[in-house]
Amino acid sequence: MISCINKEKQLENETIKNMEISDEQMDFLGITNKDKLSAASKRALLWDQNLGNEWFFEYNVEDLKGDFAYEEGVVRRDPSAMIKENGKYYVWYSRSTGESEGFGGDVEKDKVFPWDRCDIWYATSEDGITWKEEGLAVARGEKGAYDDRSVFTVEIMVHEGVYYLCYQTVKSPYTVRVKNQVGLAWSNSPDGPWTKSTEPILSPADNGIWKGEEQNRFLVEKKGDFDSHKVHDPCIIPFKGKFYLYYKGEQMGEQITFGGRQIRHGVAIADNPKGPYIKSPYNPISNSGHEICVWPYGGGIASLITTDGPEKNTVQWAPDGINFEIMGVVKGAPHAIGLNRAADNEKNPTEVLRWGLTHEYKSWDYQYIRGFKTWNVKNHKAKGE
Ligand code: AAL
Repeated sequence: MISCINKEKQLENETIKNMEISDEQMDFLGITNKDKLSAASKRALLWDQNLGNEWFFEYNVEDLKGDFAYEEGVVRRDPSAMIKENGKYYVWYSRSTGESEGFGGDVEKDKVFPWDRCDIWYATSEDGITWKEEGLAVARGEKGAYDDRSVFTVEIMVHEGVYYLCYQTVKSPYTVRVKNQVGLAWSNSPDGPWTKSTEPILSPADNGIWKGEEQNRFLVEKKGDFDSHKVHDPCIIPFKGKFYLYYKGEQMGEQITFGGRQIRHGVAIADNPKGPYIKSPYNPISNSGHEICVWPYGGGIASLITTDGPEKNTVQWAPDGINFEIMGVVKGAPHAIGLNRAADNEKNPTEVLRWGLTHEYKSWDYQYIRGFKTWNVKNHKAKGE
């Protein structure tokens, strides 16, 4: 590991040695002596000097009203993006009731996580603040189906008048080593009824090998691809005439590194909204992140990377939807964001983040949906300055 870092440093040193360092650069970065560069100053010189602050934002979170006010005993979490139809915003989300036992209880009978034993419900709002829960959209499958245990963490995509919901699915029993899949449902109206795909549209890679029989996800003979254990947080974006299904992968034998949990994102591409979705050979396309939060911008795809990995709390952009570069580094960001798909994305790189939905943990058992706002920051001023 250390030898790997040394190699990278050598390369960095070579690049810096051959670099013309201008007085302007020295002044901007506040560097005293270009013959005595600290490791940090060398890294700073390698940053893209043309980056502005349009990708940088700050945020706050606030309570919502109506049926999205916190309700004891009910889990509402992982909101989809919002779409505007019939003069109202629509959102879909995971909904369950009651406490979770973790893996210590009876996994056949109990509820393991707040996102276990969920169905997908939806709500509408005229102003994005006061919400009315409309009811069930997509229910768990019959016993024996790939989605018989839980359907959750949903996203919406509209294409040519058809509404598509993609979501996570789990088949019972919900064990530590259980793999999950992604399901799809479609309708001609945001109010349903929804038709579910009989087969999942995405599954974990099958090239990892568990060690032993114990329900322990850290014990492996071989870890396999970044998504050998879980495919999470699916989100389909129509892009360049195709359908890009972005998702988060969890790997068998996941480790903690210097950036925290080993979590990365991938993409699977289809010619039609219903698939087949083929995983990109470039996967993983992020080395960090958690819930997927992606939007079209400037002819490419932007992505907010939060929570896990060395590049957490960055906003990234890829002209081809695959090769992402860091465009902004933020202090923090709302989690599990439900974007406002009605926003004018091109107004500003982070326009789509000006307001939206997020979820918050009231406790380990109960989460509720809240609102967030963001704003661009151009300078840092003291009170009265
Ligand atoms: C979230 C998401 C997925 C996970 C769980 C519910 O943060 O990454 O949806 O399965 O936690």
